[in-house]
Amino acid sequence: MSEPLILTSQRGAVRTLTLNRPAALNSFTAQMNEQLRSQLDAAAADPEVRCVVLTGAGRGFCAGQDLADPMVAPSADGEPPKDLGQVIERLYKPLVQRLRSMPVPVIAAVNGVAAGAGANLALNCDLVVAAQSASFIQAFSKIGLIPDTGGTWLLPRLVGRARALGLALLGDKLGAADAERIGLIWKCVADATLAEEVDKLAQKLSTMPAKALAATREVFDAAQHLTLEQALDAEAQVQGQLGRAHDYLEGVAAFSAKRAAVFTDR
Ligand code: T3D
Repeated sequence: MSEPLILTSQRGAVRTLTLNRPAALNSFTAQMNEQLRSQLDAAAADPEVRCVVLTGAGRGFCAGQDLADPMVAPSADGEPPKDLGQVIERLYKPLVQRLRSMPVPVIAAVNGVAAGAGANLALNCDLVVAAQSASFIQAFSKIGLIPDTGGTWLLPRLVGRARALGLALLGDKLGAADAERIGLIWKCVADATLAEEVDKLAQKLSTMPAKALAATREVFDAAQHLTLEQALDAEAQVQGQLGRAHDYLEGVAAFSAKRAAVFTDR
């Protein structure tokens, strides 16, 4: 039996998904892409999961699309060119949509290089924690492509147009400490403490009100193209829903009783 392309493990209410093609720096084949999406589906459907961690096996996080995959490798002379747009429609678009609609927070634990679609996969997660030796590369321009996997939408929003264009046009390696400094990621930590720091963060998030955390992501994303008035309306609407949910009652009751809250909504 061959090794699974996505390893899964669970500690408490935290599900860890590990991209597992270390010899090719966990670059995406169609199969690995589909398996990641189905593992995210499974985590989303499992009430025992309250936080997901995404990481990579070996020395890399993910080097983007596997460029040797026949699905994308340039055609031989005389054969019709590959339709990369279809690859994105079929694989990357649903993967990003799945990630950004998870009912629980998702942490990227970036253990090594994250390039191309691998970099943007990480940046689509709710919190990105990277080891000091990790790096982010918008490798697309080096092979004549534009940032995909949500990169065109994410990068200017995360770091502003000037830095987004600098990263995307030059395709240079950005170290984790600089990624934190410019606001591309949440945190850069020492290599030796990555697993421990991510676990601490994930265990903490897993005890928090998941429904409100997922709604925060959703309303932040929606507000990017709303006027202030529309954003205020969206806040009123979502707060109205959350205010009727169990977690709000529990949160306020726990505060009043000076005890730890036990949140259960998802
Ligand atoms: O195409 C479409 O469908 C559209 C979608 C595109 C999405 C994209 O992600 S486009 C961008 C694709 N990714 C890249 O262009 C990155 C390519 N990789 C690199 O530039 C370098 O590998 C890194 C900078 C990421 C790391 O460099 P380094 O020196 O640490 O490692 P390495 O020696 O280059 O790679 C180690 C092995 O992984 C090596 O295999 P080998 O020689 O030991 O057998 C290398 O070929 C393999 N590898 C790394 N990246 C990929 C890959 N194999 C296939 N595809 C890769 N993307």
